[in-house]
Amino acid sequence: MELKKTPPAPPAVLHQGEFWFTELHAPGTGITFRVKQVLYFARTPFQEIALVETSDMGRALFLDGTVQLTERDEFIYHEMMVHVPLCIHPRPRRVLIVGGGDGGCVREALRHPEVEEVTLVEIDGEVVDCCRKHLPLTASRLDDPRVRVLIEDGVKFMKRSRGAFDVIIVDSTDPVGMAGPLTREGFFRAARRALTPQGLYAAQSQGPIFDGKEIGRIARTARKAFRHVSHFLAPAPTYPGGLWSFILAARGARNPAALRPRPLPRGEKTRYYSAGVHRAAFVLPPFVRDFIQ
Ligand code: AG3
Repeated sequence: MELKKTPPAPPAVLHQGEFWFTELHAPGTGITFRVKQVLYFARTPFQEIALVETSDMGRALFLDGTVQLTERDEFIYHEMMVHVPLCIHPRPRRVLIVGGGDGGCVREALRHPEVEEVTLVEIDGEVVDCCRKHLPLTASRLDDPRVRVLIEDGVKFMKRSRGAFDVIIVDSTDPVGMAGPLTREGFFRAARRALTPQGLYAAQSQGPIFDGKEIGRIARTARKAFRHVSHFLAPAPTYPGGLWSFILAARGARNPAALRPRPLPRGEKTRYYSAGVHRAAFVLPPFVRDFIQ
């Protein structure tokens, strides 16, 4: 069989009357979705937002052409990002989420009865508005009385906060452009100051298949501000490489990776997270370990 010389031109092609959208993960590799309907499209002062109905993955949110979530698999990322820190904090009362305008992390944080207040600091108000409207399953809890939504720059917010949060979760886009400062030393130092003495910090830190070097850079930078920085992994079927990494850091002297998770309250059923998955997520394969040393 002869190999076609011209591949379909990503990111978007019309093929036999159907609309297909690709996010490239490398020059010749990517993920493609058949789009049934574009529900929302806007260029904001910060980015390009596209919220679409796909044929197999449910609704999907793209920011600047990169997949942020699909309804079919977002539970894995959001449950891991939130329950890993919240289940090991002795009493997580005040939670800060930076980014995460889709509300997925907020939804998970509210499953913890100890949580009294969740502050969501999202730079782009249009992301919150369009997710409220078009992603009800993810954004469902943004209007909960325990939630405070602030539309502002997370870096500035962090710099003014002192000893205010038990858990900080940074749910950002890839660390380029606007999200770049969220993985710099100054931000990590500000985040450490914004935590209570037993406070925990968790953030997404890219995937090891395509971005191992970036994971290493984030790890080394975070270690300049935090005494303990651990890493955990989870599958991310629609993100580059399909395997995703997160950092977990503590303000205090205890290594958070060694803490035993408290169970979630009865009745709060998770689909991916469990105490066993929590422990297993900190076991890093050798190639990932090599990146963070
Ligand atoms: N934030 C992390 C998305 C990273 C995906 N990168 C990519 N597709 N190139 C997700 C936000 C979900 N609340």
